[in-house]
Amino acid sequence: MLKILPLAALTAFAVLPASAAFAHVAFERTEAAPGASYRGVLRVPHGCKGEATHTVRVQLPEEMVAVKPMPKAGWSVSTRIGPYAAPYDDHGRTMLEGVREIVWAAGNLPDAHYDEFVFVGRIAPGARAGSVIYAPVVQECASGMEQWVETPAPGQAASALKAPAPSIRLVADDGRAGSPAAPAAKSWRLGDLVVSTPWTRATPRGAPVAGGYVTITNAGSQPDRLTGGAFALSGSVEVHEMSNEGGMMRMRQLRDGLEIKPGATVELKPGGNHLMFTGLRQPVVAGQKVKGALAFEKAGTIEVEFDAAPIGGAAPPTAQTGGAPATTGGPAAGPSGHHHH
Ligand SMILES: [Cu+2]
Repeated sequence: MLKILPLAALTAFAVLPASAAFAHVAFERTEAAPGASYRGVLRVPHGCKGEATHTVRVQLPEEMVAVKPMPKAGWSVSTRIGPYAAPYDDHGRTMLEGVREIVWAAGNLPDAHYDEFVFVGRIAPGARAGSVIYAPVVQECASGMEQWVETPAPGQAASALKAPAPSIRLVADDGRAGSPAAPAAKSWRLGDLVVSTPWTRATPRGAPVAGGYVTITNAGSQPDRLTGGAFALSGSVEVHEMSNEGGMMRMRQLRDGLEIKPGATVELKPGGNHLMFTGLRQPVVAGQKVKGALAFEKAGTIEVEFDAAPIGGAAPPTAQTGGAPATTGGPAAGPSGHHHH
């Protein structure tokens, strides 16, 4: 909905005589952590084919929230407000919209000069570490423009792009203090346990069950067990194990739960151990956030929210391409965990 730049212009740009070896418009700081504050400094090293720049437009990535531009002497600044792709929680207030585009205009930056355009904001707490986010930039000059809007196709190196959009790599923790309220990406803490990225998958109409997936880390010194939980759309929640028996993937209920050893990180995922939401009362819809809970033998119960991926999705819906390698199911990954009881 926010991809408003004319992509057809890319083709035209690509066949222009390459005045190559010029610097790109880029961010000064190219890494940030989900939930952390971010000061965006856009560096503009030159004009448009020799012309002075009078306008700089920046489209903010969906993962960038609570943005405020810094006014700039000699330039007017305006913003476009729009809905966030995903609402986020700002100290108990649900924020549904904010600045999506910043325009610095009516300025004069000669081609021979360099300047910086600054804003502050925050990386959405639900953004996924390992992904790369892009802020397309358009520079406008008296008769021409430069469009920094290209993003790499799957498998393509960013360095192969002629006019890459400025990018920021999301990292698990940028090691900076100063964002005390910054939670990790969609994670919950319960005693010594850290529960992150609970997700599920959309189901066909009439399906009796849905799968539940989550990553659990035991930071304590005692083992605990995941014994079940709750799912708002289902009757009950079972813990299931997948195993390979003579080439056949089989699943069975773990009536005593799944052990989470001290220091271990256990990932429940399609094709592996999972939660099974049984007695589904209505279909799960992609994009839905379903309230639920996880229950542990010792740590107790914690309320979480399961994000729904499309039917058959192999990764949590917040996962982005272009970042960390997608997790594979490992050697035991067989059928994608579609099964009936
Ligand atoms: Cu199952």
